[in-house]
Amino acid sequence: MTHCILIGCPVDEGQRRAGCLMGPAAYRVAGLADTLSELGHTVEDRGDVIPAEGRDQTCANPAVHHLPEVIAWTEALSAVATTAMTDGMPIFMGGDHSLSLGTVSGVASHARAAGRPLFVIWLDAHSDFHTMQSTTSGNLHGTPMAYAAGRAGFEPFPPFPEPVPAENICMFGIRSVDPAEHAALKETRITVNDMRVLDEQGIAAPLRAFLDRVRAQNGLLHVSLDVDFLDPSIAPAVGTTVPGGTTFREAHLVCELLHESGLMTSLDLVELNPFLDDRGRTAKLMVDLVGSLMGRKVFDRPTRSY
Ligand code: 6HN
Ligand code: MN
Ligand code: MN
Ligand code: MN
Repeated sequence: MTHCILIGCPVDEGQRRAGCLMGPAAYRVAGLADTLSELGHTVEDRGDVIPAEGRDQTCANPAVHHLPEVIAWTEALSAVATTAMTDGMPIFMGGDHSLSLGTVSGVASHARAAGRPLFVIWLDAHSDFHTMQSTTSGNLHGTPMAYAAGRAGFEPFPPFPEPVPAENICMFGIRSVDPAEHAALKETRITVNDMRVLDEQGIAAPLRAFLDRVRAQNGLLHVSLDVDFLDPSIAPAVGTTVPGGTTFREAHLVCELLHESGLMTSLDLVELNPFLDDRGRTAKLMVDLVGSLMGRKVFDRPTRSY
C-alpha cells in the first residue's frame, strides 16, 4: 500500500499548442484517484500548483519563449515535489514536459537530503536534451532531461540541486532526436533505448538491466511518462506525435515490470492535451497505465524479483 499524492501541474508554457493546462482536470475526470484507491492505495489530491508571477528573466536565444513563466513553474514545482517526497509517492499530473524541470529538481533535493542516489526513467519519443542555447523550437519542454543531467546552459534557472549521473538515466521509446541533442547525448553515458533497441530486444530485458542497477544502489526512481511514448494510433492527445511508438501491451508491460520491481518513488504524467483527445481515450489509457504501475494485473503469477 502506497500513499499516493496527486499534484496538478497545469503547465502550458513549455510549448506552443495550448491545452496541456487541462491535463490535471482530465486525469481527475478519467478516474485516477478511484483507480488508485481500488488497488488499495491511499490517495490525497493536493490540487493544482499555482506558480508565482514570472520575473523579468531573459536568455541569449531569441527562440526561447515564456522563460519567466517556466522558471516560476520550476521553482514552485520543485518546492512542492520536495515536500511531497517526504509524505508519500507524488504523481505529478501535467501539464507539458517542462514541468519536469521542477519535479525532478525537487525530487533530487529530497534524494540528496536522504543520502540516496536518484535514477530517472524517461519514457518518451523525444530525448528532451536541449539546453536553452541549443533549442531551435524555443519550446522549453524539450529541455528537462538536460537540466536534470546537469548540462551547462540553464542560466537564469536555479542551479540543479544535484545533477543525476548519466549512468542513472535510462530513456525508452526514443524516435525523435534533434541533431544538437544527438551530439550532446553521444558525449554522455546516458542509456538511450530507442525504438530500434526495443524492436530487436523487446522492452523487458533492457528495463530489467536498469532496474537491477537501481536496486543494487538502493536508489530512488523517478519515472517520467510522456504521452508520446505511446504510438499515436492509441494515444492521439498530444501535440508532438511521432509514428512508430510503443504498443498498448509494450507500455503496460513496462508499467507492470516497474510495479513488480517496487522501486518507483515518484511519477510524472506529461504532455496530455485533452483538447486533442478522442472522447477521453488517451486520458483513460494513461490512467490505466498508472493502474498497471500501481499493481493492477490480469493474473497473479508466482512472485519473482521482477
Ligand atoms: N517533449 N526536440 C523537439 C523540440 O522542440 O525541442 C521536440 C521536443 C518535444 C518535447 O517530448 O516533451
Ligand atoms: Mn502562451
Ligand atoms: Mn517529453
Ligand atoms: Mn515527447
